[in-house]
Amino acid sequence: MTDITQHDLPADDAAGPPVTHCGFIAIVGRPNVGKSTLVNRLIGQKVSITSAKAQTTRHRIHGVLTRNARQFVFVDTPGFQTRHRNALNRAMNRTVTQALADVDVVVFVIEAGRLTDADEEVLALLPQDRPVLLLLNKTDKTGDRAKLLPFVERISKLRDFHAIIPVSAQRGDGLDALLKVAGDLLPEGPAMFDADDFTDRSERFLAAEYIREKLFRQLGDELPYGLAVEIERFDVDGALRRIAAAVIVSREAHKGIVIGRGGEVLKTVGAAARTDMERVFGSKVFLELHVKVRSGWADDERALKSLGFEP
Ligand SMILES: Nc1nc2c(ncn2[C@@H]2O[C@H](COP(=O)(O)OP(=O)(O)O)[C@@H](O)[C@H]2O)c(=O)[nH]1
Ligand SMILES: [Mg+2]
Repeated sequence: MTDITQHDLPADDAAGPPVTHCGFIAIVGRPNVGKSTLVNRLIGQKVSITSAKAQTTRHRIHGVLTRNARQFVFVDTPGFQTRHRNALNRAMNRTVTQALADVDVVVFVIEAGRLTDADEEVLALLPQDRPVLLLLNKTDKTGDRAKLLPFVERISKLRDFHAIIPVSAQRGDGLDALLKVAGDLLPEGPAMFDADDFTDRSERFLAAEYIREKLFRQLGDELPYGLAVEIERFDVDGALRRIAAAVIVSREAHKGIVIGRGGEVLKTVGAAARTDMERVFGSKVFLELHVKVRSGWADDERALKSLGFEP
């Protein structure tokens, strides 16, 4: 799997012209269409973790891009869950609905050439009074653009989309077109973030997310969905960050899966997460990981709150 850490779009221009237009752009869609990959690619930093599994994104995350007097605040959201109805999924769905309530532009992402029932359920939730850009992602898999035309024809009847833009978030194709169209829809106003900020999330939050991403990628089909990561210590010690984190699982039986034979899984996860942290934080990181059982946390509103889910 390619990691989105470099990109070919111009970087944030801290020394650029003063921001005249600034606004929120929500990225919505069913799980796995590539929303988080898109935000990372636009920002050029890993603000949001990605994997081929549902539930990878659990929170609303802002990714900020400042370019040509415009500040784009992309709002990455969890994929709208239509199946499992525990408290965690309800919390994730609330996050999506709240994110939609006060954005200037909605980017609705689907896979090019493929429209599922789950896509249509998300489409039905989108506000009528906001411009919606339809993004056809993963065009690197569909080949010839001409083949997409009948699909575009059909899908353009579903709603009055402000624009339909084919992209590949993974390759970076079509993103300049997206920025052009979205940039023209941003309201006038001053910047909300410093030009060199790329997210509203703390290093502490990012650290926990990078660990969770590696677990999601490493654990394959035996992944216990009820796992979470809690940062227990985050100390900046000169040019070193000392971080201790607990992987929370909901059942004793899951502990062994996360640790792996001879500690192998946890070791691999820790090493990969540390590499991401060092790149994004620009410092050395010392990371300690252990596993903790907290039964039933994913269906416990109080436990969710302590893990940073919004009420
Ligand atoms: N081939 C291809 N895969 C992509 C593209 N964008 C995302 N993916 C993959 O799709 C999966 C889901 O991506 P993610 O960004 O986590 O989706 P999200 O659930 O919508 O946030 C990951 O395995 C990504 O690598 C793309 O443009 N092309
Ligand atoms: Mg995501």
